[in-house]
Amino acid sequence: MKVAVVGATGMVGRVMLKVLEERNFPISELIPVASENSIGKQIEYKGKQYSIVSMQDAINQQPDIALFSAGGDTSKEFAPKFAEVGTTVIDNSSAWRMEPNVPLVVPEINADMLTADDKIIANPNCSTIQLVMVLNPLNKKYDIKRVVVSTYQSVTGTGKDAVEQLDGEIAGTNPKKKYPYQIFKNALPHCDVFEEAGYTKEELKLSRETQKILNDKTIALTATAVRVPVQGGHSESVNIEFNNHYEEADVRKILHETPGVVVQDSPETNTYPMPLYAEGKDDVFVGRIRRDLSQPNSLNMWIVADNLRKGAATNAVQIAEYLVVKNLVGNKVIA
Ligand code: 2RA
Repeated sequence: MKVAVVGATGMVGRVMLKVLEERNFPISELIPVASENSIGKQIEYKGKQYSIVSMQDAINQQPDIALFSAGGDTSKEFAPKFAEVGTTVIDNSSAWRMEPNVPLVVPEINADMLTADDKIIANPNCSTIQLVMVLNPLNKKYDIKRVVVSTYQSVTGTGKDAVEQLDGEIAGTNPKKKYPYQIFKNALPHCDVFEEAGYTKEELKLSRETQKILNDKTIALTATAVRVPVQGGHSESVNIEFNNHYEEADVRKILHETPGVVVQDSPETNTYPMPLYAEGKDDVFVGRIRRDLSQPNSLNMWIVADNLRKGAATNAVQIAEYLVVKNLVGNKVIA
């Protein structure tokens, strides 16, 4: 496969290259793409040096797949140009996620909706991916009525500048501020920008994307997204109200049997998921599973995942793997 990685020098782009290598994705030709000031710089992949090229140069090479992590504006402008030359784009930005005809995919949940005609595929938001990986099997069994989520999101979700702000504040070097406030020793109830009704874009993504991925508009979801001084991954406190009765033991069994989900849950041994230990892993970790004693058919849990891996890069590569296995890419039909 001829594969372009657009945004190859960014945090997610670099993790995508790492995951492609780890999973030995069948790449015959790698085309790293980054902004103008990076063109000509070298990146290493599988012990070989590759020169970063311009977007147009990459388009001209007509890759089979383009993995994008370059922001919404860049994706809106260039994803269609790749699609026109027959490339299948898997995009990590929010640009295409809610477009009616664009698949929003978590492979373990809805990859089977993909066809060879899908030339732009949206990778969901990181905090959505880890949430729906756990909600999906429970929704099928117990029919979810409502979800209340509070997220505790890593600074890596904002990018390199935010990580540098946190590291600088810890070191006391008075770094350039990416956030409106100090993040060290703090918690900011503000992920992305504020939109309607006092919600942030991050909070609205959680509700809208969850309904689209689970293909279930009956799920009511409200969220509060918080940025915390953590680097390893996103954590989520989740309360679920089902339309039906459940048994806790059955919930645990269902989650134990869900591919990509790992249950870490034993109060007796202080066993529960934590971002420090989820970092660098591709599983979604769930724990603190317990009945909500305040209302019937309701459950609390704690969900943690590395937002750069299953929350972004690994999910995108898994989509690409599905496309290859099902022979949905590489047979170019130029629009
Ligand atoms: C964040 N989920 O954490 C968003 C984008 N990566 O900021």
